[in-house]
Amino acid sequence: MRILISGFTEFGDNKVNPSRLLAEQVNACSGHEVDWFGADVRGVVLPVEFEAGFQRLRDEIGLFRPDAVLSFGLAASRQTIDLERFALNWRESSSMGSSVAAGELLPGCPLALPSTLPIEGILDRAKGASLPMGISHSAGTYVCNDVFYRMQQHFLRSRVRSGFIHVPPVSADCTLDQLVQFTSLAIGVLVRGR
Ligand code: PCA
Repeated sequence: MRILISGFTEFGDNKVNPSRLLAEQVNACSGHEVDWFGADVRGVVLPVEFEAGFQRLRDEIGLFRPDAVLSFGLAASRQTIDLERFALNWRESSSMGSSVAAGELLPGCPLALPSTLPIEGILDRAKGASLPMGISHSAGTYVCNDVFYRMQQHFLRSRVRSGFIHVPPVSADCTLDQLVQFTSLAIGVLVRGR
């Protein structure tokens, strides 16, 4: 099984983006140091730009042909690793320095698309490992949601499972090691089917 992990570059006042650190860490560690359950795992770092972020991911999807994509981004105000349930077909001009017009991402497409990750299974495993976990019903209306929505639309009629996870800033309460551990657990659920 091939699994693609995406993170984002730094943006705005966020000088460190843990999702980038995670994607880079994934490329640096082999299946010997971290249990990838036999999966071939690759990380990619995306630019924080509407459309261009997903274009980079789509290029990587075309090259790597993953069976599942776990896309990560930073949510600076959150304290838990949040599995996002829905991507919204909407973007808003944001306070983060971009000035796009508010509107639909893909006109004529559904208002929302669900994550196709086994959210409950992943949540159970991660809580069992005492990771700080949550479920979120909105990935916002900025670039994370843009990538999430376009990805779900891209895989709509395929068997590839995909979804988005927002992570808090790296701190003593949520370390990079814990993000790697979460990724390993989630991959375990995808590989074993439970
Ligand atoms: N977080 C932003 C975009 C990039 C990132 O890591 C977001 O939540 O939209």
